Amino acid sequence: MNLFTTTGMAAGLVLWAILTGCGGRGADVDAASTSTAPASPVLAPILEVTEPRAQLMPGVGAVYLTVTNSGDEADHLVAIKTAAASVAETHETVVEEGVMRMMARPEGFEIPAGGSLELAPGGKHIMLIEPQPTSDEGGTILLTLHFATSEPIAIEAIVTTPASGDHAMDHDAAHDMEHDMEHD
Ligand SMILES: [Cu+2]
Repeated sequence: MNLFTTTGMAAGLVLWAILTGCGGRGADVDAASTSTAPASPVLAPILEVTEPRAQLMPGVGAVYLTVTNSGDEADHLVAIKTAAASVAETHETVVEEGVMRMMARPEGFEIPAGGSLELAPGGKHIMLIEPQPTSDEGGTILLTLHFATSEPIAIEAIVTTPASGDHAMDHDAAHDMEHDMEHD
């Protein structure tokens, strides 16, 4: 029994409810549930953004954060608006045949129902082109996240300076690699 995960237990309860409902005692189950919960729950994403932070370098920068979706429906991060950079777009760092490359992801990122989207060094991120030089370490930059379904969410990303060898350094390297490949 210790091997049951919370998810497994929940799935088991749902299955039990379905089986019970189909077993001729559905009326009792319905009567009980209507008194405690809405008959038809609204399917919707419920989003929360945590740990927004930015790493800025001359000319480029990246924003990392986590979007958690506690709702019953998936959503999609589709656009980022900010006055703190010329361009803010969804990117993903990938390794292809041992070479690190940064790919634009114009389709954005999914935030699964009951799950989360993590933007983190070495993976998905918000790319900033020409971030404002006035954004010092310890300061913040304002961004608005736009979603397919949910209302926009305004965030304040804390500016940090990348340690040497950190991901923001990879950005320049990745861009150089892309340029090299284009020239070949
Ligand atoms: Cu990038």
